Amino acid sequence: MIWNPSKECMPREELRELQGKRLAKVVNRVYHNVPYYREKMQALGLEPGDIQTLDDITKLPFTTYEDLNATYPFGLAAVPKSELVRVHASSGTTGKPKIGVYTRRDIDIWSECVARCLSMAGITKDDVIQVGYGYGLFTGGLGAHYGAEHLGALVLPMSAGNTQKLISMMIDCEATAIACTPSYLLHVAEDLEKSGLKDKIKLKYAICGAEPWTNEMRDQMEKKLNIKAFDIYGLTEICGPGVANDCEYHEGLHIWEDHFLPEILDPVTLQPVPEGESGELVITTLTKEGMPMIRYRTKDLTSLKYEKCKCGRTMARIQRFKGRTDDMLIIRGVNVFPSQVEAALLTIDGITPHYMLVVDRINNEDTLEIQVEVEERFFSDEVSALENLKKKVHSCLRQAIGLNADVKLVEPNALPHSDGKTKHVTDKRKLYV
Ligand code: DLL
Repeated sequence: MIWNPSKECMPREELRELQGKRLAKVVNRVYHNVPYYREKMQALGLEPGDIQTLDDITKLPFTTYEDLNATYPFGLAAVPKSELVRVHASSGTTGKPKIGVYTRRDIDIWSECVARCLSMAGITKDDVIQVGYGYGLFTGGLGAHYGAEHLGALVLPMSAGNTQKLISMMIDCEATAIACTPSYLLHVAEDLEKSGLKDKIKLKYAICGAEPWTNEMRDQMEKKLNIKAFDIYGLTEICGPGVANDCEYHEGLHIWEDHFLPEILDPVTLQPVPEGESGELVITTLTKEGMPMIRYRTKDLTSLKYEKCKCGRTMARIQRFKGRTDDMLIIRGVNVFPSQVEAALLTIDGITPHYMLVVDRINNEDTLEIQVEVEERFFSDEVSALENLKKKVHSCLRQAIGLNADVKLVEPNALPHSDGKTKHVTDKRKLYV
C-alpha cells in the first residue's frame, strides 16, 4: 500500500520544483543559523541567494564525518537546544560518535518516512510488529518504533539480543511483522527451526537493514519463515532508518526525495557521474530542522535509477550497495572501524601495532576474531601472563567497539607486515556485490 500517494507518486517535474524550493530554504536557514556552514559558504564566496534551483546544488560545499567531529556535539544544530527533543549517535572512527539531533517536527517527518517504508512492505495498522533493532542511541529501535506507531500498528519494543524472549513474544502476541537486522533474522529463523516452534508463528513481513545483505539472504529468510522480506536503508546523520526502502518489485530502494535529495558523485573527483553509474551517495536533507545536512558524504557506494517504478512510485531507487569508500565494517549490526580497534590496542602495554580483524558469518551469526601480535616476552613468560593479557585485550576492545570479539594473541611477525598499506581486515562474508 502507498502511504502518501501525493508525495510518493509525485510527477518528477513537480518533485524537482518542490526540491528546489526546499533546497533554497534549507540553505538560507543553515547560512543564518549555523556559523560553521556560513563560514564554509563564505569561503566559496557563496550567499544563500546563489541557491535558487536544484541545479545550484553543485555550488554548495560538502559535509563529512570530519565536520561532524569538529563540531561535536551540537555545532551543526540549526535551532536552539531548547527546540531539540532527541539525540541519536553511532560510532565514528577514532573521533567522536556521529550524532543526529532532532526537533519534534523532525521526529514526525522521520516517523512518516518509516511509516511509508513499512506500508511499502504491506504492513498496516492491523499488524503486530516486533522491533528487534537496538533501542538507545542507535537509531534502529526508536526509529522503527515511532514509524510503526505512526502507521498505527501494534508495536512490541523488543530491542536486540534476547532471542528466546523474542520468539516467545512473537508466538504469544501473534506478531505478523518484524524489524531487525537481516543477519539477526536468519539467526532467529534458525532458532525457530531448532526449537520446533516454526509452525507456531504468524509472521508475514520483515523489514531488514542497518547492514548490507544479499538476495540469497532474502531468499533464505523468505523460505525459512514463509514471509516477505524488505530492505530498509538509513544513517544516523540523515535521520536513521527510513531514508529508503524497497517495494514488492525489489528493484532498488525508493529514497524519499521530498525530504532527502540524493546525488551520486565520483568519490575522487566529487563530480556527478552519469545517471545509472556507481559512485558515492551524497544526501542533502531538505526538511530537517535540528541538524540539516548539506551534501553529506555517506561513503556508501551505489547508483540511482530515476525511471518510474512498476509500483507507481516516482521516487528514485538506490541500487544494491557496492561497498563503502572507507573501511567501516558492520558486525552484528554494530559499526566498527579498524582504527577504533587500533587506538584501543595501543593503550595496552605489551601489544604491538600489528593486528588483523577476521570477520565471518557462521550459522548466520557474525563472528569477529581479532588477532594481535604481542611482544616476545609474553611467550617466554608463564602462561598466566599471556592469559591475563588476553583478558585485558578482550575487555578493552569490548569497551572500544561495543562487541565481544574472540581475541587471539600471536607471536611477533605472525601477521602480514607491509611498508605500504597494511591490510587489517579479512572479511569472509562477501556482502557487497
Ligand atoms: O544503521 C540506521 C538503520 C537502522 C538503517 C535500522 C536501517 C535499519 P548507522 O548506524 O548510522 O545507521 O549506519 C549507517 O549502515 O551508511 C550503510 O553503510 C549501512 N546501512 C544501513 N542500512 C543499510 C542497508 C543505521 N539496508 C550505515 N543496506 C550506512 C546496506 C546499510 N547498508
